[in-house]
Amino acid sequence: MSSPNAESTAFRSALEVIRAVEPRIADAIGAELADQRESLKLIASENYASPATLLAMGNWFSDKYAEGTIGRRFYAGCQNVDIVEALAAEHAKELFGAAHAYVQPHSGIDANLVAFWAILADRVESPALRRAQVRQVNDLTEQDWFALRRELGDQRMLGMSLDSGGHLTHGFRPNISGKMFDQRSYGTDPATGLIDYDRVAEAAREFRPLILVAGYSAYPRKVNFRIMREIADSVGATFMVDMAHFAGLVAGKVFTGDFDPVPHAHIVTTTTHKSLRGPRGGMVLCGPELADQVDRGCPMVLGGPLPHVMAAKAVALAEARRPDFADYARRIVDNAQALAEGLLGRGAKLVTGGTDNHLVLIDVSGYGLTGRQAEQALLDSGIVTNRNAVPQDPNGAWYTSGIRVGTPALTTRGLGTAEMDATAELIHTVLSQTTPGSNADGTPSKAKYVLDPALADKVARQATDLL
Ligand code: DSN
Repeated sequence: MSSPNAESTAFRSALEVIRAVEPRIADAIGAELADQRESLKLIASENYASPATLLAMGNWFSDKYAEGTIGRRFYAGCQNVDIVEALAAEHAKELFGAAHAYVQPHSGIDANLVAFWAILADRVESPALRRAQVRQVNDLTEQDWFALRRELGDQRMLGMSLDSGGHLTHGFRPNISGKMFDQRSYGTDPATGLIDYDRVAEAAREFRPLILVAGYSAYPRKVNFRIMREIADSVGATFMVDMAHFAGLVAGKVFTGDFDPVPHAHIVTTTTHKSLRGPRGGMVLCGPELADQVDRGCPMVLGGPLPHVMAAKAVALAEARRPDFADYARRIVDNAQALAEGLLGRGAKLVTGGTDNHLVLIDVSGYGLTGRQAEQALLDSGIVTNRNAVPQDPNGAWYTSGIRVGTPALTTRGLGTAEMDATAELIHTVLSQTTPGSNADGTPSKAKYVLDPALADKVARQATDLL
């Protein structure tokens, strides 16, 4: 392992090189480092990648075109990219026990798009889709597109509803998946906040989806993927899991057996930068039957691969294969549970009453606030979170009634359960001292809030002291 001094010298040197060309960018990078180091980073989807992972991205691979995949490129001279892509895929397969890994997707949305097109190509007979796969999508004529639409029809997707914690790429309107698929959602039990598998099975029987999607960005519990696979099989659906949020918990063997998606799903997608602690990017895992279609991701739906990011994925995946990553993953969950207990003990209302993963969803209506007001008040106090809808949220997806907090980043910083209790105290102090504000005409505002700036400053100092 490199020494902290070597790492600091490498980053300082890089900043000086950048400063000589555009000092404002060097300043912005420095300011971002300070922001991330001095506040409590509790956004459940963020983390701190290692210096080795970050450094693997700043190099000459950024200059190389490599459309296609290993050994089947549209460009010459890809021998080094082939090494990088093969190594990243090998680490991913070993880490997750997957038969096949495709490490090119640039993001989680891209990984899901690759998976959707692979499933469509596998399941739906479409000569137009075959044509699209052997030519650049940009070369398709308008007639090809009409044929594609006609042949693919309105295929059906069943996924978790957004306000229950599902993700917008699982068939919702703001994302292309909402246009590609006729979508229906399963929610959670209003009394417990938990997935009701009988209701999912009922929805699947009624709707007969081509794809059943499991995975979430704001559900604080484990999902039983064995049961979900049985439901998918009972209606002939392809079972897809988007494990972006909890990939680190799968890699670290916290989620095993029925809760490990890889042995149960036909196809698994993920990002690499959340609990997995890699570079910003995505990845697809699948069995041999979908591998060929998945490997057509670029140029079917992806732009040219980012070989420098694939290099960083290989480094991060190698790190996740070390024994200490399992300890890290365990501590993420211990910390989330300590944070949940600390909040509950101080009277906060939590969706599902707790957590068994890396995130906690606070229903801030218990403090008389919207999510937007709570998010900003916490930010003023050096606590970075994001607002999030709660099930059947009366404030909708913009203002919301929830605050989502997660522990992967603070666990990377070395904080433990005692600091999580102290963090719960800071969050509770801010939320209980914040009151809703009014608009200029005196009507209640869902965005404005009142918080004593001296209290916010005091909490921000206490937050920094925890780090
Ligand atoms: N934006 C990610 C999150 O915050 O959960 C999911 O895409």
